[in-house]
Amino acid sequence: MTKFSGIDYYQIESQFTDEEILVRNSVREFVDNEVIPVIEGHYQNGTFPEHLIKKLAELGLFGITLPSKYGCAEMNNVAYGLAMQELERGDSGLRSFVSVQSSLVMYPIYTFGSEEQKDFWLPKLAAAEKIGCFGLTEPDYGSNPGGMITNAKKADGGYILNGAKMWITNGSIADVAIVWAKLNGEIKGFLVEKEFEGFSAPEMKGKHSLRASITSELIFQDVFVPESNILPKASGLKFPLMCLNQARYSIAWGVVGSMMACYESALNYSKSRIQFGKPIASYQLTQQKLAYMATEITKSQLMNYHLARLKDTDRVKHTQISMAKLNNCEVALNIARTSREILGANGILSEYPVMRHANNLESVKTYEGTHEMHTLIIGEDLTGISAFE
Ligand code: TGC
Ligand code: FAD
Repeated sequence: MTKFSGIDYYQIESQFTDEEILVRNSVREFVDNEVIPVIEGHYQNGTFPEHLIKKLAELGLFGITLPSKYGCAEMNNVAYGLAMQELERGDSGLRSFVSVQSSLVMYPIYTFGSEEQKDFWLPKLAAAEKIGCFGLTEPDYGSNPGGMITNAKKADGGYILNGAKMWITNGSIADVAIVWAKLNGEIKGFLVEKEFEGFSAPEMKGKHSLRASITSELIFQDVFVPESNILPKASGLKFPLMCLNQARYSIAWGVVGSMMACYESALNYSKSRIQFGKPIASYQLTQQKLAYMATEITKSQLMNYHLARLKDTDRVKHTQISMAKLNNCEVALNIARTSREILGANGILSEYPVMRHANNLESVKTYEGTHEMHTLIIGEDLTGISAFE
């Protein structure tokens, strides 16, 4: 019996298989028992709860959809989504950690890597014996990664890498970075290992958001990358964008966890907080807020569920993933702010998870493509006209 029951107003659980429910409940219990008790302390201190990494691996959460021959759980996208939802109820930083390792590190190695790269890296990443990160964003190229200036030059037996990446989740603790750089003007993916000479990953400090997550720069000064460390099946911007589809999908589900945490706090608080002689839940203005939250959560859940089934049957378009990422992040932030309003002054305290979620969601709305980028991606799909430039 878990402490958190979530909200499922449309009985979407009736559509889940026993295996999908089992995954959700296992992660839910893990979050209740192992994450909730420690996460505020880590958030306040600006540290990632590294002691949880092995437990995440034991739950089979890294590369959860990849084949069992690599030590992965080989589950479907509903199970992946539900796991992300439950983790983000704990904290967006925890979901980020798993999204990056799974969608941005294991996925490209599995999809664009050589047999040797897959055999070497995937079992180690699944077991969390190795940690990975993904370097696409640069100081001067965020929404427009195609302009990147990090570059590789062919050398004897490999490549020489120069440039810098910024805002990289897990960067300072990663054993391997998937780095996107231009080789003769074409974007290629490289596996840069932490001990390579000329490579450093200083941690970025001073964040007010995603404080329980590590964010770093990646700096490359004449780094020699052996030929065996280039991803052989990736050439062009489309390939890192394919990785983003996986991670954006996990965000669409993840933020529903944040929504549920905030909604639950607001609902419980509103029933016990007495003002003007009655619980604030008895006032129509509060009920309007709760009804708004429950309705938006339900819409996001339905969107995610259908998206998962489209993805599992290879029918999903990347623009559909953009729509869920855009909508669910926007709604999650609105719900966090509305929940904070219901809690009044108490809403700013660390005793409640609301302000932490609200702050985290500012990053989640920005990374993996901002609200504006996803709006333009959908706009282009609808009209056939690109409005990026
Ligand atoms: P554009 O010309 O539109 O596209 C180039 C080629 O890629 C194709 N394409 C996609 N393919 C697969 N999936 C997608 N999502 C795709 N989007 C576009 C496109 O069809 C084209 O193919 P081809 O065959 O014609 O070459 O590119 P553009 O230069 O105009 O740029 C637009 C774009 C899509 C890059 C921009 O809209 C965008 O998405 N910007 C956002 C950048 C972003 O999301 N960065 C994320 C960095 S990683 C991160 O934030 C990790 S946070 C992780 C965590 O902690 O959880
Ligand atoms: P900019 O691109 O400079 O955009 C600034 C503003 O201008 C935004 O509002 C944007 O929407 C708007 N804008 C830009 N172009 C247009 C346009 N054409 N039309 C209208 N509006 C426009 N990146 C990685 O590669 N790996 C990671 O692991 C990673 N982790 C991250 C972790 C955190 C905590 C954060 C905050 C970011 C992370 N990122 C990572 C980077 C993230 O993907 C970028 O921040 C994001 O893509 C936006 O880029 P930017 O911050 O440079 O904003």
